[in-house]
Amino acid sequence: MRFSIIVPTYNERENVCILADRIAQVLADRTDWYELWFVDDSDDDTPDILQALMQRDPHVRVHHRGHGRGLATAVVEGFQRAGGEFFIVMDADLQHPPEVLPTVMDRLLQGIDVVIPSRFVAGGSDGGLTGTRKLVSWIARKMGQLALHRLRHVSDCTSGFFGIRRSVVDGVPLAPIGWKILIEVLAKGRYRTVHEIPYRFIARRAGESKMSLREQWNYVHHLIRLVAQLPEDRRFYLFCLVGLLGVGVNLMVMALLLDVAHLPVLVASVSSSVVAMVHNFVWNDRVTWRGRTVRGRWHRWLQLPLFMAISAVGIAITAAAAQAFAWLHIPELYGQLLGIALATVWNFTANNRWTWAARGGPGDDELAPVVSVTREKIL
Ligand SMILES: Nc1nc2c(ncn2[C@@H]2O[C@H](COP(=O)(O)OP(=O)(O)OP(=O)(O)O)[C@@H](O)[C@H]2O)c(=O)[nH]1
Ligand SMILES: [Mg+2]
Repeated sequence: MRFSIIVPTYNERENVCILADRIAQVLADRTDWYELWFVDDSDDDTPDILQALMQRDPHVRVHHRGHGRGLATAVVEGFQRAGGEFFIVMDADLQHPPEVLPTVMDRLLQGIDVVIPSRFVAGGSDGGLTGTRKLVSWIARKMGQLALHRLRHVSDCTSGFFGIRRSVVDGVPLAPIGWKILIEVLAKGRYRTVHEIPYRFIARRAGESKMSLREQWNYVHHLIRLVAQLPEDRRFYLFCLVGLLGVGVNLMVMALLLDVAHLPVLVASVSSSVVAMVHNFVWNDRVTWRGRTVRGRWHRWLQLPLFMAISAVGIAITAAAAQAFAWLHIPELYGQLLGIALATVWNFTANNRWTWAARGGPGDDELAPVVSVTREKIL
């Protein structure tokens, strides 16, 4: 079996037969290629309908989970049961048009690891959603892209419609919470190439939406957990935390040097900044980049000077932003704030690349970087 199409279902009695029939039509010339797995948590009569469907359609397989609920864990159970070389995940409610399946299959066969039909590339549309849902979905995508760097270049990273080569998730400990299985796959999977195909999302025709406020909270919880689990993303937040701690140390030392040692302001200020820098260096070395094997022994000696030089550039970036705002007659404090944000990103990126450079180049102790995200050309 080449393709396993996995469909999570919860009370979709009106949709499952139509979906199976439309898939059969679309894949009429590839009928030996696929199996259609329904992983069902329904508490209405969907299981009976699925049993009947299985009798008449030889592609259909059903797993009814008597316990619990959860879209994403249902898909993970699908991955474990399905026999295909490739997995394609889609919703039961016909919002994901089966007509896109042949292109998804072709791209997977051409060697792409992850294929995502997207509403947000040229030629696609999310026409099936109301204004509020569009906004919520936009915020969710942006939050994901901000929190997890592997999602950054994927336009529809919260999609419920995607295809993967089996090896992307084989042996990967997936533990999603709630709804968005794709963020789990993108964050933890083993892949090098992602390809997006435009499609038109369609309004739900029958049955009820299972989207709820609780699912939105689950999404935030899921994102936080992924950040905590993934060294590449966790590092950035730890780095910011160390920076904040450093500000506290800086102010405390400054107060001591002024009030107890009675040093001149300039000497006290520079000294407390240097103490804060060393403090930050030690914490970053022990916590933020813990476990990373850096290049050779000589490199170890260069780390502190490198860290200080990078921080100095950061200070220059901040000053430049404040000065630019002053010239533009915008309050300098806003410029300073923007400068601090830019300098934080610079400091982190530069330290990650040079100060704590991994032995085989950046990121050798982590997941392989995504090599490319491509998009379908529309003729
Ligand atoms: N197995 C399983 N499937 C679920 C669960 N919750 C939702 N699903 C299925 O997941 C798919 C997506 O759910 P929808 O309610 O359509 O969610 P949505 O597409 O974000 O929301 P709408 O746009 O309002 O349809 C559908 O096929 C549901 O039947 C669940 O707890 N378990
Ligand atoms: Mg839906």
